[in-house]
Amino acid sequence: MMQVTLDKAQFEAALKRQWQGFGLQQSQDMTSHQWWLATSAALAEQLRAQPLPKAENQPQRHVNYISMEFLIGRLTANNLLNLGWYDTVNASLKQQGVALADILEQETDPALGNGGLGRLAACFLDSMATVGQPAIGYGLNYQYGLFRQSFDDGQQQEAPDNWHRENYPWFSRNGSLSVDVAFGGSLVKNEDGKEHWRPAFSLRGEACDLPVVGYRNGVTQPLRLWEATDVHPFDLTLFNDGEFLKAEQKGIDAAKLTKVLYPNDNHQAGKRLRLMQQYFQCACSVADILRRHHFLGRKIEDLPEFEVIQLNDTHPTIAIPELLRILLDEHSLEWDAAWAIIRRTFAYTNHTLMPEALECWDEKLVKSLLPRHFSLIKAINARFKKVVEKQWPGDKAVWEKLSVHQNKQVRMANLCVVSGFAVNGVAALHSELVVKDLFPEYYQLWPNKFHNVTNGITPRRWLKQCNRALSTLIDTTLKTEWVNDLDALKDLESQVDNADFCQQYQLIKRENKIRLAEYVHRTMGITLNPEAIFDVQIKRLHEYKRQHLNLLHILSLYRQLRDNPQLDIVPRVFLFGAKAAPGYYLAKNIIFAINKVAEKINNDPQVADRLKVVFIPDYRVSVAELMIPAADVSEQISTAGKEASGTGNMKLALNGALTVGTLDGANVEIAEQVGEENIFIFGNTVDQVKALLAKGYSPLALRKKDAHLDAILGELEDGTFSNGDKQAFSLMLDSLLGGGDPYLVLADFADYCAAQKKVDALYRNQDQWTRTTILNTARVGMFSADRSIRDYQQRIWQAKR
Ligand code: 26Q
Repeated sequence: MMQVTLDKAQFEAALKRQWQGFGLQQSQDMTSHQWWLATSAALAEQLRAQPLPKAENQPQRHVNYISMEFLIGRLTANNLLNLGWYDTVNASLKQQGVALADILEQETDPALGNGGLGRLAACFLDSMATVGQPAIGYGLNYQYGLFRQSFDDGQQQEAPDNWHRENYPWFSRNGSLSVDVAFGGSLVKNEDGKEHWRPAFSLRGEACDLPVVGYRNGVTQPLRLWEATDVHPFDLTLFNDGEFLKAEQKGIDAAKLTKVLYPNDNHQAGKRLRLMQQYFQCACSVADILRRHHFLGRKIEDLPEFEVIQLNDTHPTIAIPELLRILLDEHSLEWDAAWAIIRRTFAYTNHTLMPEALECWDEKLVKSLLPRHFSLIKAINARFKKVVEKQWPGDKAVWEKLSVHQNKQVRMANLCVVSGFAVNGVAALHSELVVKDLFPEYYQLWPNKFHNVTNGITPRRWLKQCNRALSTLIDTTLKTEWVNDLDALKDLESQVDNADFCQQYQLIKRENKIRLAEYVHRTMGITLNPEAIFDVQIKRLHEYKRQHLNLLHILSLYRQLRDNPQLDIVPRVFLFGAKAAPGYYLAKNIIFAINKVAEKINNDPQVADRLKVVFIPDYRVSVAELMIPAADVSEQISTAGKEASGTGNMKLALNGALTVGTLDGANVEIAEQVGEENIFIFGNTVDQVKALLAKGYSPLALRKKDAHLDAILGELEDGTFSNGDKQAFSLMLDSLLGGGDPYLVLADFADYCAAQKKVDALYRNQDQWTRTTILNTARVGMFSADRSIRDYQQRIWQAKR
């Protein structure tokens, strides 16, 4: 596919229409923010004017990627890069005295996701457009994305994230795609004895499209985000009675539905509004898929030949009974015909094994909101019971485990496995555990349903865009287009013997560290030493991710420094970025502890410049783009078996950070790729974790045996870091000690410190360190999301069924 070119004169004319639209006399009267708005809107207009290939004409199955979250990050810079329009726009703005790089900073991140799962969806859209996989992303257009975070005396504060979706220049709103979604009401029997749903009310979904631009291949595909607008039809009786405001009131309530993203990560909320969001999204998306299918003149029976619906975790599971309902009730298909379609259409990606994150819905809630869907779920379950009965006659325990509807709950993961043709985990280890620990009986029933597709990241945003200096060095070294063929980075391996290359690579890392240090100084007033090791842990705050293990190591170093002021350690800056779900008090307590420790260490003259602890507030995609290229060390220290994959681990390794990690998630595959001599692996393995917990593990006994650990914990208990407040960190400490330390923080502490000592030793040998980081960049090409998408194509979407 050809790359599309931007006509500079046309762009400038479009730009002019924008500032004229602002009511200005000349471009120079625009504020920086208006420059961003005008430039983006002009580009969006030019993009829409491009002749684009019709994705529908392609032979492959079309992918419908349904996700409650798309954490897309800033779009303008990314679209400029993928379109290849950056230089033209840069030159044009320069002539007008404006720096493009500066105005790109004006964009507020669209934060329509929590973390890994949402960012993965965004990376996959980029890769599908780039490798030419026809696809559409379906999600919700939240008015408020993930909350903004600030710290008040070290405590997390949350504020609403109004990103002004109504003025976001990349949206195209297409009124003709609106969908009405019904809720509530009851089931009535028709004269033919069939069940019929009579809903109580309906809401209208409006389609807001964002362009997903492939990398220089002329492909643009939509990310279609649904926004709830008004109740439809309007309450005409109220309207006619002249009670206009009351009639309007319902419209205002409807808009609540897509007001806010639920800020939970790896935890289910069980709230009515959340289920309404899920159904609203699924009903709009399924209606849109069928609209396109019919528009192309295709028969309903052929749906699975042309369309696949990929469910990003269980959040959009309700799409399954929704499609079944339409096939039965609106197309009047018989059950077997309808079920044959369902069974070949849906594929489900699992992102967690943790029981508290597996979605279950209260049957009362499902029944009151979606009576027909509830009835269909029971019908699916009744038929599935026969399958189980055949395989395990009379085995009640197995049935209770596999049932979709049990203990007055609807289990979404079970519904996905029973109804779909494919289930995949997101890293090799995780997929193995899905089959062995989570769904062993399902695996016995349908071994061919289960797959692994290891996650990936888009190298466009996560190297080319966020680390331009390194990308340019790679360009000039390899002289090939590597960004859509990331395995080509392998050829960098030989450069470890090229002193000039090594020096440039080192220099770039240093400049990226200075750039981050400037940001930290500007926003937090803390001065960082770029000679220090930049040690980075960026991810949601969760016990299993063990930010508190990192904290214990910091406390260990601090204590050693005070015991022995002459101690020779390489100076280190510990950088954190993390949001805690607002109701997750233990996670918030860990943030507080890190901030309090930071305050003390950063102001201790004895430590001088040797230790710094910085918790950067409001971690988000644009901050990640700044931190990742500046990292020397990547902290991937989850309890083995808990992190399904991780994707920050891939981004950091690609940008030349060395991983300190457990054998968890994709760390296992990163270690395989880079070689165990180029990564710092520590800690209990999955099997050891299981064995420890089974035989009964005692953190208190461990503490007793280790005087150093005891002293560190003692300082957290005695108010040293909290102005004498002995209870300040009790949520965290109670979990670690009396609470039995379920994530084995203390059990892995000693080995973690040993791994960190090796980091310190290697960093002293700068030549060896640089060689190792180059080998990391060179060897992680397989973590391109382009490879993940090809795996999905081969194993799931295009596989013979
Ligand atoms: C569920 C119900 C109600 C409200 C919210 C939620 C909810 C929201 C988000 C549950 C889970 C999430 C997000 C999960 C997530 O991000 N998982 C991560 O997915 C990544 C991509 O596969 C993996 O790399 C990470 O290991 C995994 O933790």
